[in-house]
Amino acid sequence: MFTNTAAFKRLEAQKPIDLSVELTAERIESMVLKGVGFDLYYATERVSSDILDDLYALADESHALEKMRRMQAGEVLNRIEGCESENRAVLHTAMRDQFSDRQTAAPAVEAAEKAALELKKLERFLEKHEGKFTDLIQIGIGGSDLGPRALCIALQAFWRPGCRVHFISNVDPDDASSVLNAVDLKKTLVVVVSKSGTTLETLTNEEFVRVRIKKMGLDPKEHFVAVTGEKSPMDDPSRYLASFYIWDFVGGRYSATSMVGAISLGFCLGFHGFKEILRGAHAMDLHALTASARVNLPLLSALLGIWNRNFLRLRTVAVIPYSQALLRFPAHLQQLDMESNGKHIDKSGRLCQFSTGPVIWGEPGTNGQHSFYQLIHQGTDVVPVEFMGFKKSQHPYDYEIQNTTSQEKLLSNLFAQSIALAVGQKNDNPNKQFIGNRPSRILMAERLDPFTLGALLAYYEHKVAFQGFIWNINSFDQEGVQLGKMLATKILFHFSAKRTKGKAEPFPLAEAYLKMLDL
Ligand code: G6Q
Repeated sequence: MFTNTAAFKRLEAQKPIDLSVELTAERIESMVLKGVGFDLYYATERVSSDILDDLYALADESHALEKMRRMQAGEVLNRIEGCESENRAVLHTAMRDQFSDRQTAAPAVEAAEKAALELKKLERFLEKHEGKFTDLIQIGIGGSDLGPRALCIALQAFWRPGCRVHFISNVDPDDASSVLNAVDLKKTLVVVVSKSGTTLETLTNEEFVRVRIKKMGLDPKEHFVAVTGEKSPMDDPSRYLASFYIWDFVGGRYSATSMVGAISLGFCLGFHGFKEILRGAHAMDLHALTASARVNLPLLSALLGIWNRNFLRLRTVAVIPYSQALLRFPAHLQQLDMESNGKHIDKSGRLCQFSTGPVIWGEPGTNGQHSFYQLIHQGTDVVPVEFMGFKKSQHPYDYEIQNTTSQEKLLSNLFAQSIALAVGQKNDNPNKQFIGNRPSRILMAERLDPFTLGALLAYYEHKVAFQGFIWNINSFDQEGVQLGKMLATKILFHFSAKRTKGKAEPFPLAEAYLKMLDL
């Protein structure tokens, strides 16, 4: 158990450093970890070298690297011992293992080969339908939406001319209507993505769009593509222009680099662009797998997060990209982290006696500076911040305005915020006082291109996985989303019973709400 490790006990006795006193230029220059094109600046975390030693000892005692090896080899990790649970390998990394001689174990090789076949199918599909569609609508929700959407938006600077991608996820009819009003359906490809093939929102939205397509006198079979699990209720190639597959061993929130994201990303970036994302993700997978603990980027990030969560007892983490392109990336990270590590039992089914995943939230900087940064600097809760930044912009256009470019202004703001949080400011006026000593770290890369984005995606996936390994929780199931879903289905029967004058199983608490709606 996490709290029984010797390193945990030593860490509890450690005194965090005071950044307002100890942050120096030498500290900033010496606390940098480099890898896969990224620099992780972590001088502004409240760790001393002793604390770091104990954090690495914690990783060692919890066999974090060994568990990463087992995960990427395809061992069954998605399981809770002693109670009914999922019971699967976790092989999203195999989806992008397309670039080197595979040295991993048989299940991972087999998964990578399956992915290669689907990729080939996609390449042929894109070639065959080249120029036929101007717009693509992806219908899906949760893992079948957030990652692909965040990536497509992040790479809009690289979209092929004349290709646009849209997403419908919410079962709110206005979500579908606003997208449908923005496209010419005659030239639109609709990709329906549901691993289970049973998700209420997705199936409803599929039918919603089919109705509109039929009303226009178009043949849905010429416009609809499916991405689903083999033998799922959606696995019916006769209804689709093409069907692509995803497997049990790829979790929804880890599926952006599988066929779940491949069709929309391949459409807007071209097949080569999508492969660049895979290459970047694969490079980070190999790094997480092979880099030793002290030079392993996602492991260090995981450990710093554990220090902030379990020892400084900080409840939330702000993820703030200084890049407008990463507009929806915090939403993806929210799902990735909170659905993976928002757990209250460990892998043996015992109640965790310690805090697990924090609340994750964020928005791009500098926009956030003009809203919630007030609380980050002067609020009563300390919020550790994970900043992301890029040396260069995506587009080639930038202008010197008052002697500096916009990119320089963006980076100045990023560094200023990190320093301000750490150092604070003394002032006789208490309202202008900044206490400082607030932790943050900066992940910096050259430019947000497809390769870098793939690596960034995988960096966060592995950070989350390492934290789960160290806490000894199952980061790969999501039982916590089931109860609400099940109750919604029960309530839906009351709506339909009303329309058909039929009967529904009594549910007084929900009926009370429906009565007040007076529908
Ligand atoms: C992610 C979750 C969840 C899932 C959606 C959509 O890890 O499992 O967000 O992706 O519920 O599921 P389907 O793809 O099966 O429609």
